[in-house]
Amino acid sequence: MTQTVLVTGATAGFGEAMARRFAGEGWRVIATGRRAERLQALVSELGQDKVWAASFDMRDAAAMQASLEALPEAFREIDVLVNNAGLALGTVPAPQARLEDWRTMIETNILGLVTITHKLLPTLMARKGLIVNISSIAGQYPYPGGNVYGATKAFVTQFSRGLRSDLHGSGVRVTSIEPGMAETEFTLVRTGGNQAASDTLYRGAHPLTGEDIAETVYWLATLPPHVNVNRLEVMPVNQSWGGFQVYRDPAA
Ligand code: NDP
Ligand code: 8X3
Repeated sequence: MTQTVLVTGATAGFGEAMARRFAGEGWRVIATGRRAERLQALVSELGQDKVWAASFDMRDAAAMQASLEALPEAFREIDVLVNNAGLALGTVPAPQARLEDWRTMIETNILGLVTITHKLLPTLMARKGLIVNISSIAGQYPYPGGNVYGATKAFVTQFSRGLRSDLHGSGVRVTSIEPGMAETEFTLVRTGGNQAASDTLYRGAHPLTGEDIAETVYWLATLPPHVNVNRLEVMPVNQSWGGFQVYRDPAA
């Protein structure tokens, strides 16, 4: 039987790669994001029987609701929800950060994610489905300038565990993936469109790719139904830990 996956944030990066991966395996894909033209390009590329474009802003609960209600019959029975849409804004320490950026990250990475999850829980429970939440190593390991972004991802990881507890006995599986450095549009967005900064960050690092994470999510979705991966931390080989920073008082 054909299965259906809803991928939030399918206009770029991980989500776009997931749409291709799942559709390539014969799944029906509901692809979401704000950039409708990119979603339409996916429909044209992969076929309208495979991909449904659902364009809305994760921060707009009414638009999200309307879009879900407008799903055609063939795309209504969702087996897998991939909560992937998200962003980081800024790399500066808290005192210099823009409050507006903090609010945008919280509204997208937390509020948007819990809203769509809540709306789709009845369907996912009826289907004994799978929820994959894209968290980050930033939710586990703090770094300067990670402040609210890292905190939103810590929420995603802990919310995933909480869902597991609450959905005990329902047959619904929940996984939190915590990727490390991956070359997508992530840094372009984070730096306000600084392509040079993005290129510099990734140059020579052999970062993860969207396809790497798409492969991981597809693997999760095709595991036997009695297997639940709770948390999965995935990093490029060239990334690891560098120790703590220590401030030394110049007057001492
Ligand atoms: P991209 O910037 O390439 O993709 C982000 C996606 O999220 C886009 O499709 C974008 O769509 C969507 N999105 C962002 N804001 C909104 C919004 N308000 N409403 C609807 N959709 C939105 O980044 P990645 O693919 O790298 O990021 C995907 C996820 O992975 C994010 O949650 C990110 O935090 C996480 N992550 C990324 C890592 C990395 O190093 N790249 C590492 C660890 C985690 P659109 O702009 O069209 O709305
Ligand atoms: C993205 C990974 O380390 O750039 O979530 O914050 S990191």
